[in-house]
Amino acid sequence: MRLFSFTLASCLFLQDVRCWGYKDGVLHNSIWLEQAAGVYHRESRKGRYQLTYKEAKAVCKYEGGSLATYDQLEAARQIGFHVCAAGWFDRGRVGYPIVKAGSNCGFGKVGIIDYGYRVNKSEKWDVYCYNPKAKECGGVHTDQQKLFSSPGYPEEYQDEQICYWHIRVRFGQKIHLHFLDFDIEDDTSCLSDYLEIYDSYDDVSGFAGRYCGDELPEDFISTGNVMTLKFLSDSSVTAGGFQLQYFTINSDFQAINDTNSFT
Ligand SMILES: [Ca+2]
Repeated sequence: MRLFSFTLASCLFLQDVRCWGYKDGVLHNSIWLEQAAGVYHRESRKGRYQLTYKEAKAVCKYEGGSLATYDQLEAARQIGFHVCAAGWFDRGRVGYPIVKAGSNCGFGKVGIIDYGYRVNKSEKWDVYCYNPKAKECGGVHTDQQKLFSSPGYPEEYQDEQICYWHIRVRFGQKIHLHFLDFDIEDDTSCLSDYLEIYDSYDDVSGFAGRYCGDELPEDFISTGNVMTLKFLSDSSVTAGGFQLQYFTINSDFQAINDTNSFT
């Protein structure tokens, strides 16, 4: 038990990277890794690998930044920025930062996987931008319960935001999410603005729902002790935003007691 506590404490202090950020040899953890040292990764709203060099530059500029340089990307990588997606960076170069070698990504190498300066600037990739003053939102919550809301709430949220909230509670506990207020630009498929819930430590797996409009989403209970929320707003039309709370439920309480009674 003492060893377990120590391991758990180590995980918390080491900020997860060693503890549960890896899956299939690839580090997945949007919260920590999508943004580091002012560098961040963007893909087109249409999906992965849809940006020409010119479009990539425009994406960064639109958000008040510029294409990351090789050195900025490397500086971010040094503090854990790991993204398994090739993107444009400064001067028409393409590559991506790899922290941990894995068979699925980066050809087993660690470092900037460098595709070099591309001759054909019409090739389509993602992009790595640099903007140390980027609007930050989201966060990591480890409290047993917490109330939080969209950026600026109760004012309307702003355009062009991407926020990740990552909730992590004690092992063996579950997260019960409850919405108090909800108003996000409405469209039929929630393509403009949305809030997504992932029953997972990242936004890669565990998709549980995408919400917009002004109907309160139903309560959601995680299957494990982690959950991710992603909020995205596009370049026009905002709304009131949302407020929600979570609390933890000790799902295995009975089971733990039963086990103890036999030991
Ligand atoms: Ca909008």
